[in-house]
Amino acid sequence: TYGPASTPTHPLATAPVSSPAHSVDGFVREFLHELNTNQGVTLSLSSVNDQYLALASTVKNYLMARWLETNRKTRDAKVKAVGYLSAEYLLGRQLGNALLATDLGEIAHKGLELCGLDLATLRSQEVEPGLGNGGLGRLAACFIDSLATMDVPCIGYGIRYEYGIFRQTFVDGRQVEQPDTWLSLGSPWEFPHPEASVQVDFGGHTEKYTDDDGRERTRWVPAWNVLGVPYNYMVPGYLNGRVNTLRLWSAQATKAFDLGIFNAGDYAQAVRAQTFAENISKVLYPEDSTPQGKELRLQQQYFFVACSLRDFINNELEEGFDLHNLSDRIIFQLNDTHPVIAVPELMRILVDEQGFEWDEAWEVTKSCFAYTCHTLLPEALEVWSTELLGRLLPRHLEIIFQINDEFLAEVRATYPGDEIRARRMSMIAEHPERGVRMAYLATVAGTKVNGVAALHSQLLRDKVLPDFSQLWPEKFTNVTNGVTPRRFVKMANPHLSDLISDTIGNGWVTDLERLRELEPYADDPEFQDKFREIKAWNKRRLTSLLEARDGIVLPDGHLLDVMVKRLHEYKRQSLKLLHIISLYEQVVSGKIAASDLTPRTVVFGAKAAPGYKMAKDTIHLINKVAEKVNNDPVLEGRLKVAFPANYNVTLAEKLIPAADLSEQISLAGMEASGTGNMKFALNGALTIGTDDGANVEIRELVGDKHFFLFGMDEPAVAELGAKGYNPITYYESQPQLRAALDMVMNGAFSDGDQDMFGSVVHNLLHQDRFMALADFESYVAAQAKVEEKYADQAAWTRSSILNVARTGFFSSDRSMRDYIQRIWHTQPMI
Ligand code: F55
Repeated sequence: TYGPASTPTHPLATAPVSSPAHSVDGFVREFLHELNTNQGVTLSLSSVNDQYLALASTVKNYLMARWLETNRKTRDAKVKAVGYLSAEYLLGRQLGNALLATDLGEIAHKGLELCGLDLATLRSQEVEPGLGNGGLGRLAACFIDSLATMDVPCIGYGIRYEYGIFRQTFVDGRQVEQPDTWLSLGSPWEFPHPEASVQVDFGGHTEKYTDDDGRERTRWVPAWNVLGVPYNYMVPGYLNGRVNTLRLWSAQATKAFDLGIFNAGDYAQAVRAQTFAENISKVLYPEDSTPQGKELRLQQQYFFVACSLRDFINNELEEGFDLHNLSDRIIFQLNDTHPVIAVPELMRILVDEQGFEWDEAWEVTKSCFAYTCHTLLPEALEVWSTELLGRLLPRHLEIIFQINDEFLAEVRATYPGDEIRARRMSMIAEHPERGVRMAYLATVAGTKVNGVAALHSQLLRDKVLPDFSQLWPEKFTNVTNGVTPRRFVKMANPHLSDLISDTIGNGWVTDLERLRELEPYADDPEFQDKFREIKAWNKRRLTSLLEARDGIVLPDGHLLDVMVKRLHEYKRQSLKLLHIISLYEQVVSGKIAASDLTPRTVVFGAKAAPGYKMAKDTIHLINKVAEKVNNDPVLEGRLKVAFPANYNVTLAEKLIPAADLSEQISLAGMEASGTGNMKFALNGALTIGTDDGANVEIRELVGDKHFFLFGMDEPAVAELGAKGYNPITYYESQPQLRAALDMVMNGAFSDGDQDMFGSVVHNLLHQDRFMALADFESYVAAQAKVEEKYADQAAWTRSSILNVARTGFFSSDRSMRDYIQRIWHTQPMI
């Protein structure tokens, strides 16, 4: 990407590199070469880590020619690209995906076998880059995979956190966070480019001056700066020869930063100051819904966005490009509000550095951004205090004030006399402190604003941004999320993939709607048998993994009931738990016989934000319930609760294909979309779910008979909330619910300690913001339907096949097509 200053004249300078031979022989040669020259070891003396690193290098070498060629082609074509701005990328392991994208899986397997090595062992050596919290970060990873596969030019921009999402451990059933040292054994997938580092300024003040043409101008006089070092990652398309780039920024001290302090003579303080700069990209914030307004977080946001804009303008555009036409070449997609500071940053570049008039700069800026909102929770909407913004980014705050002033003038002109509306719509909130509402800034600046599922986009228009959608109805659109079928079907579920390809050909991998062609096989007993056998194989694979990873033994022949997602009150893990406790209570109190239960294993996977007390208490309770239920001989073979620690992408790839039942039980109106729900359906799990997020669309597509719907819908939730929700009335009127809650209160899961889970129970009885008690009865009834259906294996399998056949819509390729048509207006390269 970073070419020499002068045009090279030697013919080899621009000649494409060639890929190693696509054969077992060529592969082995390359692999041993990498082992010897990169790791500096012979095969006989190499460690598994050496072998993994050499294997990664080998696969990279196969991708290299395509990457260089992609960069050359894209640069020459001068087409419009997508700049995906995201503070998070939850990539998952790279090796398997790279093998898939290059069609090297078989060759690598055979080649390594010749070397006496096992591909699966080497693959399990990889530590996944967990540079995201959950859905939002994983979505970014799916989107860049799809864009590469669809031949769309895209640069993903983000932060190279030295520590990704924490590693979760359990100590006495409580979550304890450990640092995620993902870089410690080497990082073969990244290409650092220190020579292309970018300086990022912070602090200081602004001053007015008159330029040579007599114009009044402003300049920012910053107080300190850091360096952003780019690390490039390959983003290979599936079998199409395209390799896009993900560019993650790492913070370092600048020379100036060093010098100032070193000259002051305090060497030790100066070295510590380097740490201060490096702190910016040190760690991913683990809150996935309640931003804490921390200064370091704002530094991270500005840091990566400033680096990315500078990089695109200086390095991706050709010399002399007229920035008035910037939107011909880029659309920056804002992944939630985390990168929204890019809006005043582009204004600052155009006005202060490039000498644009304000109005022309605003025209350009408005056409270069689009905004995706991922939430409806009020506490998740970012508001940055003006005190902090003014201290860290004084010029940006001024620019935001001016954008706001001009916007409010437009509002007042459109709604004369409606001062209340103007105040409501101001980007500046006055309470609890003065702060900038980043979602409003993003909405005003974006060409488009989208939600992530149909229901969410509607609620975004009607409830979160109603004034804005009234003012600019055409600005609002929906793009329902999707997931990449490469990682989450083809890679994660190889036998199902083979069965599908044997039945309908392999076009489905890049054209997922073709799964529809499976519909006629839903009733075919032979196909059903194969389908069931694959599910059983996936369960056995999961069983051996969990045994080795966590010492958890999964019983044979159970309905596998899975709830994996961040731990959150709105997602209602507590509702699932109440169901389990209720089943347990009914057995131990003799209301039902254990033999009446459908043998069921419930698997939870969930990380809680480290500061989220209620979420952590819920994790503790799940573990204590698991301990009790699993050790009670009465429930043996009938009910089991498994909670493997540290749910992540790697575990998801094994867990989801094994699941029978997918739990998507958020309070209606709270889950923007969900994407785990899509992965489960595509792998043949049936969903028990509320009418929320993308569940609505899943149910529409698979049909009511193949989906277990329960609970209030969003209007019912709103109505109950308006009339006043009182959870205790459900406790009083429903004996089953009452018995379950009493059991917790009486210390059944805490060795008689009646306080241990007091806060969880108290919260459910007296607050229950997400109405778990209101939906309990309906949930239990839906679970009874699940058991009834599961008893008829042919009917279950039929529904399961239909879930696969009818959910091709949820490919992230389709999401990308929607973004391209409704928002970006970019073209694929052919
Ligand atoms: C991370 C940091 C902050 Cl400050 C706020 C939110 C997050 C975050 O991770 N949000 C998130 O994951 N949101 C989820 O986005 C998914 C993709 O659109 C949705 O499917 C899901 O419903 C939503 O909760």
